[in-house]
Amino acid sequence: MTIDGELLHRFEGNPIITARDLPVTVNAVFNPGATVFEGETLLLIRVEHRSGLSSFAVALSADGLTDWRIDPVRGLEPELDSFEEHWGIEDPRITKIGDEYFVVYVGYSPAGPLVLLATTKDFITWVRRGVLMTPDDKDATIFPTLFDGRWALIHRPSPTSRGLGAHVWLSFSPDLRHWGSSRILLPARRGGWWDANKVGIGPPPLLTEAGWLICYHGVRVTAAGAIYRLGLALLDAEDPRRLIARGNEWILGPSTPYERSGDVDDVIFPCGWVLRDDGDTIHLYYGAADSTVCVAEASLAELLDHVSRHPVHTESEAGMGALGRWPL
Ligand code: BMA
Repeated sequence: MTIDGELLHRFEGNPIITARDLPVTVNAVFNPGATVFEGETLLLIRVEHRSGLSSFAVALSADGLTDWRIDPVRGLEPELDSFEEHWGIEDPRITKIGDEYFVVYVGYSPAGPLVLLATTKDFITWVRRGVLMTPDDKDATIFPTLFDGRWALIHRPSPTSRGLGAHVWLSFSPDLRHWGSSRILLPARRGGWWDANKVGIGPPPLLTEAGWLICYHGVRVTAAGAIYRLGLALLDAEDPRRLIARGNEWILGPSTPYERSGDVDDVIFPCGWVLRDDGDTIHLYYGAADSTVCVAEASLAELLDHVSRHPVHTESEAGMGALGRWPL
C-alpha cells in the first residue's frame, strides 16, 4: 500500500483528452477501450457528437500518458441504417487475440442497448460479427482464451423490473454466435453497499498469477443521483465461473472536479487498461462524468494483494445474498 493509502493514482495531467482535442466540434469524449498497437497505447474513445449519437475515434500516445494524437483515419462509425446501431455505438472493450483485436461494444438500437462484436487488425478495416446479446444488455467483454473449447463473454443484462438490481453475467459459446450456459458471475449487493444497485465490467479481465483480475463499476443510487465507483474481484484462472475473491470497498470514486461534474455527474467509467512492460504498472483509462478521458496508475501487485484479502468461500461472501437463498 502506498503512502496515501490509495491503490489508484490519478495522472496529474488529467483529463488527458477532451472534446476540444477532436478536429470537429463534438459534445464529449469518454469511456475509452485501450490496447497496445504498433508499440503505442491506443485508445478507442467514445465520441458523443452534438447529435447525441456516439461513434469511436482512435487516440495514440507513445507513453500512454502524454502527447495524445487523434488518428485521422482510424476509428469506427455506427451503421445508422442498421437496427442494431441506429442510435450509435458506445463503450468499447478491446481484447487482443492473435493478431486481431476483438472489440465488444454496445449498439444503441430502438429496442434498447445490445452487445455487438467487431474485429479488426488495424482499426481501419472492420469485420462486424453481429449481435452477441439481445437488449437490454451492455457492459460486455470477451476473454482472450477459450475454456474447454468455448469462448467466454462477460455481460450485464438489465432486468425490466425495477428494483431487482443489475448483475454481471457470464456466458459461453462454441462459435461466437450461439451463446448459453449463462450464469450470474458477480451480483450487485444490496442496501447500503457502494455497489448495491448495478454492477458492470470495466476493462477486459487480466490474467495474473492469482487468477483473472476483474475491475468493475458499482452503482449506488442516492437522493442526489447515481454514483459510479470501481471495485476489484478475482476469478479462477482455469474456470472463470469461480469467483475466488471480491473486495468489500471501492478503490476509486469520483472526487475531482472533472469526475464530480459533467454531462453525468459522479461517474468513473473505465473500459480499458494496459499492463506495462515492467509487469506491474497498470494504466487504467476511464471516462469522467461522461465528459472527458482520464487515466490512473496502479501497481498490479498491490491490486492483487488488496483483493486477495477478501476471499470468497460462501455465496454470501460472493454477494449472492442480494438474490435470495437460491443456489445458482
Ligand atoms: C452507463 C453507460 C455508460 C455511462 C454511464 C453513466 O449505463 O451508459 O455509457 O457512462 O451509464 O452515465
